[in-house]
Amino acid sequence: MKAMIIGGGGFVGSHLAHHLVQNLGYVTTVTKLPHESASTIGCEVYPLDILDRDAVQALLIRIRPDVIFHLAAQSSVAQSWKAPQQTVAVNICGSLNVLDAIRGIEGYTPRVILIGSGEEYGTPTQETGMLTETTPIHPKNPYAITKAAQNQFGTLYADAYGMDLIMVRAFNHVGPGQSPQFVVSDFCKQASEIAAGIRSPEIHVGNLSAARDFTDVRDVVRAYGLLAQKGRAGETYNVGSGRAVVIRDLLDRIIRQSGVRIRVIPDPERLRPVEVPRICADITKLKSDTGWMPEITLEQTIADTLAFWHSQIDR
Ligand code: A2R
Ligand code: GDD
Repeated sequence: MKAMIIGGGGFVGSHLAHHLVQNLGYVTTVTKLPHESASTIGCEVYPLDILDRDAVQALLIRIRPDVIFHLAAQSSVAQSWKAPQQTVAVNICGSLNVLDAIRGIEGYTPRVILIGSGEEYGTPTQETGMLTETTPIHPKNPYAITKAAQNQFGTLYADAYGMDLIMVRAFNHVGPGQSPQFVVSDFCKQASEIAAGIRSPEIHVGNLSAARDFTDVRDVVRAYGLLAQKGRAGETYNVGSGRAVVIRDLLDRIIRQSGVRIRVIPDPERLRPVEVPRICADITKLKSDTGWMPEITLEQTIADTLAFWHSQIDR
């Protein structure tokens, strides 16, 4: 089986490449932006910007992967408020370039896994509790709007052109190697610097009242692999843990594991214009179609992320 990861230079890309090569034995090609240094042992790596449709098509003709994992994105909600145009360009126009490049190759129908977001749901108009794939969406930030559009284009193209597309709504995925733009990595980095004595014992935080559904990235890439094998074409799947954790609770767990006394400092710069109060996945469909279950606990993820930042500081 030949796999290609588009946008493999980021956080999920390195974990997914490792899983595909080491555990599934796929011959794997990874694309990344020219400035990125992806850790992708055992993969062929090519530079690729998805804003260049012809370049996407030329690489696909050359490699002809059986399965394509499309991860490339402007992936930060916070950044999407600052740069909505760039977020739209990459997440909508770039994704359309990928779909149209595939569609333009005669007789070529690879399986494509399009990675969207639990943020697409936004704030439900009624208290619905768990979010199933059929819950109406009300995206509440520029990033969420772009991922909802990607999902709708994917659903449309599967229907209109018979493409073999699977749409994922990934909820918060976390673990070692993630950018400190994101909350678990950010708090673990600050806590590790405090423990190492290179930062004053103060952790800067944004909104602690929201609740999010966190899954270890190593479980997430296992779900992507299973969806490539067993998912149903044209369908959308939630990938999450099925449990929501309040960010204050998350912070307390990180501080506890770091083993140092830390003062919490609210930072207005870290607040967002709109915050969805609670996002929690119903993962019944994923479990029943693939047999997937999350295996790594949040405590373990926090321990591994703290260890990652300790090792970065030691370097
Ligand atoms: O923005 P950068 O320099 O970190 O590069 C990101 C890359 N990317 C692109 N790749 C090709 N052409 C572009 N025009 C383009 N713009 C950005 O996509 C980064 O290397 C990669 C996305 O990886 P991360 O930002 O680390 O996201 P992560 O956590 O790996 O999430 C994977 C997927 C994304 O679609 C998220 O929106 C979704 O899962 O949650
Ligand atoms: N980043 C960050 N930094 N977030 C904070 C902070 C802080 O100091 N303090 C509180 N938060 C809160 C945010 O306001 C949000 O409610 C929650 O922590 C998670 O924020 P992020 O880790 O930045 O992730 P996100 O939920 O906005 O987006 C992530 O998850 C999506 C899936 O639900 C990203 O990985 C997206 O790419 C992904 O689609």
